[in-house]
Amino acid sequence: MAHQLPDLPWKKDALAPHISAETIDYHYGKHHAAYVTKLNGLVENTPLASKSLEDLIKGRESLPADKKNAIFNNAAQVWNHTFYWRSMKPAGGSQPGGRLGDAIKGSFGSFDAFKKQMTDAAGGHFGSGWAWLVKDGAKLAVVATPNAENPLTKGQTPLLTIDVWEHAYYIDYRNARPKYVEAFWNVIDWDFAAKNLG
Ligand code: MN3
Repeated sequence: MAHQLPDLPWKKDALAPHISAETIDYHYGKHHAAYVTKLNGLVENTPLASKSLEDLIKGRESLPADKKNAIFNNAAQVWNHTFYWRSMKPAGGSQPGGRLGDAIKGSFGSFDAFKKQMTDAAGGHFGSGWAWLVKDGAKLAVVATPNAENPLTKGQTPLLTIDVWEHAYYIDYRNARPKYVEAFWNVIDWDFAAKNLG
């Protein structure tokens, strides 16, 4: 069974004005779709065709040397984008309560301290990549990863992510990544993050 482009969890215009339908149209319909197509082209008719995205990501070191980077990058980008869409919802934002709210306070001191750390990680990351809220052992942490890199390879559990590749914000915010990062706080799906905390 080839990898599929998953349905979006909301309509393309649902995150406007924070993220426009045009951005989603390109980001999901062109970029995410292209990673799926490229991945399928790389693994079809090979023993890797039956592997899950997680298996390909976590098993990077056992991928065939000549295609290792290409398979890892496309598999991780498919996974990362699906996770990113689910990290957002219309009328999201605010602050999480419950166990996740407590875990954020326990790990960062306060929600505001976490927000600053995540904002700095997303805004300050040089070049293409991702900023993540992860569970790392008993604590939560903010990490930034370059290109397609994914915290699963370091044994961390992703709770939430923001894509900081230029294609995520250039249509809406041009070069102003900080404005896009600020807008992201209005569409975070904390229920999704709480579910990932387990
Ligand atoms: Mn992207």
